[in-house]
Amino acid sequence: GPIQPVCFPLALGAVRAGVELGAAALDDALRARLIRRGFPDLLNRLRPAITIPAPQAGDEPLDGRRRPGEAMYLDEIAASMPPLASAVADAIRDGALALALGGDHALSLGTLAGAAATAERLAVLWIDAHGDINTPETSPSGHVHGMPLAAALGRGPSVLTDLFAETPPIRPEDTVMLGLRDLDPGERAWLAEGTIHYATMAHIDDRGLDATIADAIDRLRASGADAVHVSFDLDVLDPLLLPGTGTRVYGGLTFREAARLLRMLRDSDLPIRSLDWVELNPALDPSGGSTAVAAELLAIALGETTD
Ligand code: DIR
Ligand code: MN
Ligand code: MN
Ligand code: MN
Repeated sequence: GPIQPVCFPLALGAVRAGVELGAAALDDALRARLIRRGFPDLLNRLRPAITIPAPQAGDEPLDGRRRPGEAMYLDEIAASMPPLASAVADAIRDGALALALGGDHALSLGTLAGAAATAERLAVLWIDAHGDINTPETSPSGHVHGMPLAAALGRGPSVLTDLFAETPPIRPEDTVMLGLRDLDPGERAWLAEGTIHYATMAHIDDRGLDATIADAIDRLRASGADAVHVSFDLDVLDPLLLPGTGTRVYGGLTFREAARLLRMLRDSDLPIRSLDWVELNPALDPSGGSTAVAAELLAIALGETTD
């Protein structure tokens, strides 16, 4: 079916300039790649991108220190989400895969709200070095990009959880996380509650990549959810492969591991209706290599195949 890119050039959630450039860079690089490699069918499925305006930093520098318990740019970010949620919901209702191009990971507040609005019961696959289940109280950084999944699961400030007030709730038991290797103390405490299914990089090494992915797919399928949202934070990749992202953590996925994960998801029967591709910061990798890697993996996720 058709693919609807939705660009959302947000940097306030990461509090890091440059990540707002990722959305347009990804859209351009994806199209250029599909033309160059000769995948006209996939290119034909790709609709022109929609860009939803994201709030910008203005005159203040993006590296301000915060007060304890504060979430930086919380109100601006929250207020910007309903139009993004609507664009995602419209694309899904129109039969397209909603492809959100970021921008930082706070945009998942909007994409999850939009996807949840179109589903009876939405399951979530979160692929990230980080958990993104902080609240302002547990967050060491105060950065909202570390909080979107918490809010979608009902924890956090009401200005964020209210974005999900009119959607069926997303349940922790319908949530699967892959690639984790940098969790904050409050996030570890939540995962220790045992309801969210998660695989750290160490778990992937112990159990094996294929088995871990198969477990995740089984879990999502068995949830009974009628739709699955996949959120791909590019920092799940090893920083030696993709340095152009704001919160780099060693020990991430290789290109081939990520490609295999994406092929297994693509070839699964999961009802994936929406996909986030976030946290590319082209300013942190002027060589352009990170943008190229991000676009190559996206093409694989969308169905480019030389199998
Ligand atoms: C960190 C980083 N846990 C925070 N989070 C990131 O700021 O809450 N998520 N980068 O992907
Ligand atoms: Mn993230
Ligand atoms: Mn991350
Ligand atoms: Mn951060």
